[in-house]
This record gives sequence, C-alpha cells and structure tokens, in this order.
Amino acid sequence: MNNQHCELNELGWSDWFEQRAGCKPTATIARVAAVDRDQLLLVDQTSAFRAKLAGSYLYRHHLSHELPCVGDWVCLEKSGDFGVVRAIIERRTSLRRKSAGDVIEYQMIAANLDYVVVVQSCHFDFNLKRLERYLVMVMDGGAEPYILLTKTDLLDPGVVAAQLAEIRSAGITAPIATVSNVTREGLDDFKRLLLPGKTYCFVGSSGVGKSTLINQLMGREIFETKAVSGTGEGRHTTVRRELIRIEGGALVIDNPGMREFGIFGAEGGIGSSYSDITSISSSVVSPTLLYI
Ligand SMILES: Nc1nc2c(ncn2[C@@H]2O[C@H](COP(=O)(O)OP(=O)(O)OP(=O)(O)O)[C@@H](O)[C@H]2O)c(=O)[nH]1
Ligand SMILES: [Mg+2]
Repeated sequence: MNNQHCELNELGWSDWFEQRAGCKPTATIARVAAVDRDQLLLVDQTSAFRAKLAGSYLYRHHLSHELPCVGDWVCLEKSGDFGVVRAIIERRTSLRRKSAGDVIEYQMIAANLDYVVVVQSCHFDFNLKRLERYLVMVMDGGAEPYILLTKTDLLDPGVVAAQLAEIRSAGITAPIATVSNVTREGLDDFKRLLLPGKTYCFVGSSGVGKSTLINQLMGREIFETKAVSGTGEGRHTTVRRELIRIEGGALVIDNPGMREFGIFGAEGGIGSSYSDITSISSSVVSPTLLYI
C-alpha cells in the first residue's frame, strides 16, 4: 500500500482502538495489509514494511484466530524497515469462518471491517439463499453489509430489476448497488458510497468481478483478473488478501473467491425473511463450511 505520510485514522484507526490498544509506550502501532506465510506486510503513518510475529507471542497463542489477519491493528517494535509484532489489538469487527474438523476453531478472513461488500454477478451467479448466508456471516462479525450486483451489461435491465425485487421481497434491507465494469454504469454511484478511512471487504464467488472492480476504483491494474468459463465460473484468480487504499481514501480488501458456505443452525435454509436472518445472526454460534 502506498500510504506515504498519512495519519493512522486515515488507515482506519479510531478512539475505539485508542482506548483498547494497551501498547507499551515505546511501541509502534501499525495495520496488517497482508499476511504472507510467516511474514506480515504492515502499514503505518510513514510506510509499508515487513514484520514477523515475536516468538513469545507465538509461544502463547496457538489458535489460528489468535494470529494476525488482514485488517488487524498490532503493537510492534520497529527497527529500520522491519518490525517485530508483540500484540494484536482487540478486533472491533471481523469476518470469520469455522475451520474444517470437529474442534470449533475460527479462521479469520479479515478484521476491523466497517463494511463487507457481498458481490454477486447478475449473470449466472445470482442466488438469494447464498446471499442470505453471506449476510448472516457479515452480521455475526459485526460489520455492516452492502450488496453489489455486477455484470449488469450481460442481462436485460428487466432481469436485474427482478433480482433487486427478489432481494427486497425477502425482507433484506441492506443497501444494494448495481454495476457494470464494462460499461462503467453504476460505478460512480458505488464509488460515492466508499468513505475515506473506512474499511470495505469484498467477498463473493470466484469470477464475479471483485478484482476488476477494485482495479477500476484504483484507476489502474493492481490485481490480476481472469476470464470466466462459459457458465460464469471463475478461475480462482485472486489467491491473496490485501488491504489497499484507493483514490478518495477508502480502505479496500480484495479476497479470493469463495465456493460455498453454510451457517450453523441454518443448514436447512434461512427462511424467507430478513427478520429470520437477524434473529439467526444474533443467536448464531458461527459461520461454518466456507471453502475458498
Ligand atoms: N461482462 C462483464 N464482465 C466482467 C465484469 N466484471 C468483471 N468481468 C469479467 O469477469 C472476469 C472475472 O473477473 P475478476 O475480477 O477476475 O473476478 P474475481 O471476482 O476477482 O475472481 P476471483 O479472483 O477468482 O475471486 C474477468 O474476465 C472480468 O473482465 C462486468 O461487470 N461485466
Ligand atoms: Mg479476484
């Protein structure tokens, strides 16, 4: 991330974190922009730099959700352009999935998100039940959901309008945007939703156009994209999560495509109304079975 000389709050820092940080006075605070095996890419007011987790932290924390993920704030010791992370600051919100296996363990997708943008393509990918499952997962983690329908250029406007009506008639009240990355219709309206200093995490199936859209928002090709199959299936092009700051100051996380997931207690379908979703959301134990 190119963040030369920006304030921490431009990277998403707020009083909420300030009150909970508890870092040593000599420590530096930075945000996790990417996790590459045992190395972290961090950003602070002055630069992007590499870091690793302190051995003492690893000794005390074994569960995968205790390890830093994209979007986390960390306390570290910085020497030159390398850091040693001593602690993760409490997460305000998160997006997480249950790991496969009998032991209930969470795998973090990303942390400290203000909004999760659930992306579906109008073309082949649109699926109300899956959308509902995503919304439950988002609300379970405490972020606000946005719904984004892409590839409107490939369908008759009447079909897109029917999909919007289907979403609303299911009682889903989350804001919905529609966009075509080809004609750019809807792009400016969507851009206006993205506020400086707020963090937006893009999730959805492979091939729906997440990276294409983020490239459009950046105004240049920073993420690789790849054509989908004739039936709209993506190629799992994005394999790395990364937090970037786009023009206008919003913080955006691209994600690898997700194949399928379910929610604890909701395997048989969530029911047909948003009130069902919200009641599940407040009582749900965890999202589960989400494969990337
Ligand atoms: N017609 C049309 N094609 C689009 C649109 N948005 C993206 N595409 C195309 O869809 C294909 C997949 O786009 P990506 O941006 O790679 O999709 P992704 O969601 O990032 O996929 P993963 O990284 O695999 O999760 C590319 O060929 C894009 O050019 C759109 O609005 N309309
Ligand atoms: Mg991608």
